Amino acid sequence: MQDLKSHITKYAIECGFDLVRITGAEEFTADRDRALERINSGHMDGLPWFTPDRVARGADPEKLLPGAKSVICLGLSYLGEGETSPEMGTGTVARYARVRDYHRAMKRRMKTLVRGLEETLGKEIGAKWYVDDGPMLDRAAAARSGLGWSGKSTNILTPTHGSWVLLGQVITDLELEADPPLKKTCGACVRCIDDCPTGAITAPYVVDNVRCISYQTIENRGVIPVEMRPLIGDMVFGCDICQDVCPVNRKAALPGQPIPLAVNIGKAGKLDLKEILTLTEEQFRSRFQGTSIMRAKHVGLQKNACVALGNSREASAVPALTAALRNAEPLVRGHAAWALGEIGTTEALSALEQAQKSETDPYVLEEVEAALSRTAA
Ligand code: B12
Ligand code: SF4
Ligand code: SF4
Repeated sequence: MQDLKSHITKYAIECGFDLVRITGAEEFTADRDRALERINSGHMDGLPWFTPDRVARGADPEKLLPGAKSVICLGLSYLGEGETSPEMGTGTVARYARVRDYHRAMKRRMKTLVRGLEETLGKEIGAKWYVDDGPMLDRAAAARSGLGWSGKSTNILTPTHGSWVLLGQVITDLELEADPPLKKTCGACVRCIDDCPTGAITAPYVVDNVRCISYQTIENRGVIPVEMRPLIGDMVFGCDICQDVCPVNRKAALPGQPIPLAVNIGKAGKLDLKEILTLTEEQFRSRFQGTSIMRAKHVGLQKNACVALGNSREASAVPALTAALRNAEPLVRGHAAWALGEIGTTEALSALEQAQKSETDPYVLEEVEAALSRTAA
């Protein structure tokens, strides 16, 4: 059994993973209860698919694979060497989205791992693999297997690659010796809590979903709350602040077999926001197909671009935002109106006054009027 385990560990690295640990298939009862408590306390609001039923299934490997004996926990780093400092008029994309869609990359590697094991063992094995979009509680498995420890930011921190790792698991009917959890903790550090711009880490190990920039820029299909917009800065897809400030990440190793970069995003993770506002649905698709950006959708990315341009306060953004006041999507028009109000130049005001006369959508009109009254004050 020990031999099979060392073979798996070695082979998983060959398949392209940076970290491999094993845990048993027992139910994750404490994590299940914490997740249920997060739902009850409203910290998962905005994610209607994160239901108690999903949590109960995801916390019990036996429910996902009858006969499950072990969970092979895998980590893949997405750290690149790109610069992160913000520039005016450009929008920052979180690091994990600067590489091509990790779901595909990791699932492909996990499939190779399972098929290769079957070949070595000369038999089919019971196996199911998950990364992010399945019901599994990815961080619970990583923590119990000792792949990393739970940071106060809720991110899993690993001793070698910091928190810049994506997590996946292969649940299998192979009986493998479990690794122990790590004894490490964050100690007295509270950097992530102090530096989160929106106060989304409401207590150690608790993230309030709707206050997190990651949720607002990726998952929120509606209006970004007005009070949150200035706090989003130039981030247009996800947020890395709680990881950038984390001391554990200072010496994080780079991936052994990196996921290729998403060429239209690039390693610095900067998007030309004025240009983003001009993209048609088809242009958006052809540019971002195969990247995580697709999750935000065309409307979402343009809405985020408006907020970031508003936060840049650059007068040069006014023509692009004025054109966005004629966008087919009310959500884009509404956020463009807000941004023009933030910039507040004479040109911006006259675009808003024009929209006040022609706009018919009640939500957009409300944004236009609020922007005008803010600039008048
Ligand atoms: C929903 C979700 C989100 C929501 C989070 C909402 C929330 N309040 O949980 C939003 C959209 C905000 C989000 C943001 C991000 N996400 Co996300 N997300 C998920 C998802 C789908 C489920 C998370 C979940 O189960 N939440 C429920 C709560 C209860 O779990 P938790 O907060 O993670 O808590 C864990 C620990 O804190 C610990 N814990 C809780 N209380 C306590 C108390 C003590 C004392 C201790 C010791 C531990 C502890 O237990 C939990 C583990 O079971 C997972 C994928 C998956 N299927 O698991 C990815 C996942 C967590 N996300 C991931 C990533 C990369 C991100 C972002 C970094 C993306 C970005 N750059 O913008 C940010 C990070 C924000 C942050 N600080 O967490 C990775 C995390 C990798 C890692 N190293 O941890 C995951 C695992 C996806 C993957 N497969 O790689 N995400
Ligand atoms: S991802 Fe950003 S907004 Fe969310 S908890 Fe971390 S620092 Fe706060
Ligand atoms: S910043 Fe500090 S408290 Fe937060 S996760 Fe990193 S080590 Fe833990």
